[in-house]
Amino acid sequence: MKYGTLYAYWTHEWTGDYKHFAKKVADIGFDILEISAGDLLTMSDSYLAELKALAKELGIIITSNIGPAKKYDVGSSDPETRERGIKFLSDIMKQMDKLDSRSIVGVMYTYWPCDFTDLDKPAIWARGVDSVKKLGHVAGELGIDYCLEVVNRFETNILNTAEEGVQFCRDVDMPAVKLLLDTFHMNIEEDSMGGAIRTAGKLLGHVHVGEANRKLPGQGRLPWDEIGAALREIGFDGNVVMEPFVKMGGKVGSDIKVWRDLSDNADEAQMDVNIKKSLEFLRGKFEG
Ligand SMILES: [Mn+2]
Repeated sequence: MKYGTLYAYWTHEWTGDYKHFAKKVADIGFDILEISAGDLLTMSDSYLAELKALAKELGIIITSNIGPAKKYDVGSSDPETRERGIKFLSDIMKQMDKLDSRSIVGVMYTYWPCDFTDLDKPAIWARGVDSVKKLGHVAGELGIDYCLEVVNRFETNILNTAEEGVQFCRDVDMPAVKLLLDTFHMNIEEDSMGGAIRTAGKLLGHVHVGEANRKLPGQGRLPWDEIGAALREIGFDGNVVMEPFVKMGGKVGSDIKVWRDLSDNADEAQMDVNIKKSLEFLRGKFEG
């Protein structure tokens, strides 16, 4: 398994200086930097080439995370919105190819965060499957894994459990289309953490890790031994990426609903120490 983190551990907005974060995560000992996929659309070819070269030099890979806005909802009842969403996500994948980023991860079967104005789940599901088939074709051609994130009931009405995710993937039936399970969401929705991972099995393409309150792995009460054992049992050899959110403020704080400091008022140096310790903890639990 490879281990990484989302850069937004250190930021208040959904954007950042990815060269800075590439160096930072490599220094800490990570194998992966996860960035905001939407930012790829504003990156020049020369910047993409520089970031690609830097990642290679540092020995890390870059994965691309997206929660498409409502105007890009590929499950929308409005055909123009669906087309816009398919183009948006296809354009992102073309930029990812230039960066040599081979995993797009997130709620790319609908939009995020959901406002729950359309509750016709079967219709959204069917339109989402149809759109994701098209996107899975683009991903397959580019050698990109298109990993659909299963999230909790407060963030979508479509895929809340591993079982639903597996059904959606089977409906799409494209090799590039896989699942993303996130321990934070699983803790809310799944009867069994290990069971959900075994349900996903070979369809599992990416894992997000964080405690029940989105603190760093090892700072809370999630069953990391059980999670690690299940990942080894299914032979998971993919990307495990932390999504720690511990600071208030900005769009990150409001989208994630961080209303108190969860870092014990850590400064940046202390946050770096904390995440390094969490990485060591996670490797110990997951590598068995
Ligand atoms: Mn996640």
